[in-house]
Amino acid sequence: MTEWTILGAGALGCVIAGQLHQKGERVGFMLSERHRGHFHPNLDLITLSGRHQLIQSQPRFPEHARKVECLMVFTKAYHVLGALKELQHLPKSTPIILFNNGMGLTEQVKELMPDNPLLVGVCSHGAMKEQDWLVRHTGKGETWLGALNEAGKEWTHLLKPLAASLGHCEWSDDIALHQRHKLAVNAVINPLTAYNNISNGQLVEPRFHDVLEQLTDEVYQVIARLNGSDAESKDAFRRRLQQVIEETAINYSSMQQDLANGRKTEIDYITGFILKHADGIPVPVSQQLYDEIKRREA
Ligand code: KPL
Repeated sequence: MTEWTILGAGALGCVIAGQLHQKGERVGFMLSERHRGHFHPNLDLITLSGRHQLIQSQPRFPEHARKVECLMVFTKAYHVLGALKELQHLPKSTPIILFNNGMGLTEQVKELMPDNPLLVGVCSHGAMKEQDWLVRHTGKGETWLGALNEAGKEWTHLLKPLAASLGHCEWSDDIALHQRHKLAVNAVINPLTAYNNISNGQLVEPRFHDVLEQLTDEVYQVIARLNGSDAESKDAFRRRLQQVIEETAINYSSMQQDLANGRKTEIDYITGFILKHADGIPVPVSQQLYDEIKRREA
């Protein structure tokens, strides 16, 4: 049985760890140097049914990397490369699954880890950190896996234990399509909630009606052009967006939480991706939100 090592003990990483643990899978956390001394051995996960599940775990640090059998990366997008660079002892045969938000890192990861099997995971489970080491699973979602390089294609057998633990996990030969689907939702909800300092559910208030419409339109056009014949209809995108807003209504988006807590945000990997690929499509709301969030971050 493969042992799963979670790099990045954020809300989603903890929820996935909890679900794997619940199904009897072996799970551990790999902490980066920044977190040495800040580890709490017990993770308290509040499951969808409201039960508290305690997960005891021995922390691992970069010097333990040679024992890692499968690495799942949930760190913030801007920490991914730095965190992987610390794992010099990671065996070249260890598969690495990138679950980070946003897009734009794949080429750099391929360059950094040219020999490891590389995969991308796209996961829509809802997760919220209530306190350090107290995490709530807020919604069931789907998980898609796909390969980033040839070696990654040999790891389709990871689907079975993941599906057994997470409820759904499927393979995709076009994982970038799933990444863009997820990114489209994040590119609407995250910057708007961060900029206005509101919960996801507040986006349905009449005062945000026009800006939500305009941003939805911009993001849809950019992503639809990238997705070509696989693009969903605009109505389907609106419905998907609405569903995420409803299901995560009480949540604060990751970008809102980052900005409100004085942390760096993932705006470069989310809205930055939209701006980079706009290629003539007018994206004034995305640009304004990007500029303002960068200004506040600074
Ligand atoms: O993924 C999210 C995030 O906050 O990054 C959403 C789906 C918007 C939930 O808050």
